[in-house]
Amino acid sequence: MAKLRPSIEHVGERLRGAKSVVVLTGAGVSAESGLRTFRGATGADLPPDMRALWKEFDPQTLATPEAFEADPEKVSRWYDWRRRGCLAAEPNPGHTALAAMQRGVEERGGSFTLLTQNVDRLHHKAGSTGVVELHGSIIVWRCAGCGRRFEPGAEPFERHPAPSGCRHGAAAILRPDVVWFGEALPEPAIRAADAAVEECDLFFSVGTSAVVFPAAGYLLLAARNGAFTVEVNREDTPASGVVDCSIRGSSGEVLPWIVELAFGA
Ligand code: BV8
Repeated sequence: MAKLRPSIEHVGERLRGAKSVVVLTGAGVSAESGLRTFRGATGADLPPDMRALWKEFDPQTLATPEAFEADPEKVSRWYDWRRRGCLAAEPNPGHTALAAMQRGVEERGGSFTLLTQNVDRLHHKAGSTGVVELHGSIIVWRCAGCGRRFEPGAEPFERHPAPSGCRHGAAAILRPDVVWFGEALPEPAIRAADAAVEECDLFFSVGTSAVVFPAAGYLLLAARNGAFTVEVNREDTPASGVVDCSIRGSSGEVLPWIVELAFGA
């Protein structure tokens, strides 16, 4: 039997009536803030400085613990460059709409959890609270020796890798507090995500290519538990065939519309 295609108006109604909402975001949500995605739309419509990162850089030599061990200077330079880009970026209407969505749900006594794969802290800047950072943060760095955390200022590091100042000899260098490929996600983030997804009745997957696990598994879990699932993305992803409603468009346009439909301006 053909699957029904619920309209965006139906999504607005679902949101208004939802008791427990989970939103999973990815790099696409920050694209309209000028931050490059990793995969996905690399199209001719984009300027060269907005090309997907993994089209230009090799994740194996930058985003793994092995890469940092082999060439800490190169990895530190690359992440410091991205860190400063994130610090300079401002939230866009997609981020703002998610903060408004949270207020709308919570004001009606519902629960709202924002799970993000983004490391840029733009959801915090837009006013979202309790954000679950599945892949850590690029704004925070930690000592590779003892794990002590630092929030460096906006200026570039003077040395790469930057010394942490801790007493660990060669290991007293800073690394970004992000989750690299092959590393486990932070335990508290996993616990918070598991609990929220388990009980949610509405799940949004927004601006993510839905290929990086375990984050991509949350949509499948929510669907299996009977939640109504919605995708917002500029293009098709592996999630498109799974969700109850797949909306093609940019998060900066679609999310404010959904929030407006659910809660008014
Ligand atoms: C782990 C670091 C275990 C930070 C990143 C199961 C099956 C297959 C593989 C695996 C599996 N389980 C685990 C794996 C391995 C691996 C994995 O998933 N590999 C995939 C790629 C095959 N996963 C891991 O290694 C994870 N760790 O499993 O550990 C373990 C357990 C115990 C003990 C030890 C180990 C760790 C994964 C974390 C990887 N970290 N980066 C950094 O440098 O920033 S990956 C990178 O991908 C980013 O962090 C990003 O957050 C993440 C996901 O990407 P997206 O956010 O989805 O972004 P993407 O560019 O892909 O897509 C953007 C989308 O937006 C596109 O669809 C585009 O169309 C859309 N878009 C664009 N503009 C807009 C838009 N949509 C709407 N509006 C717009 N305006």
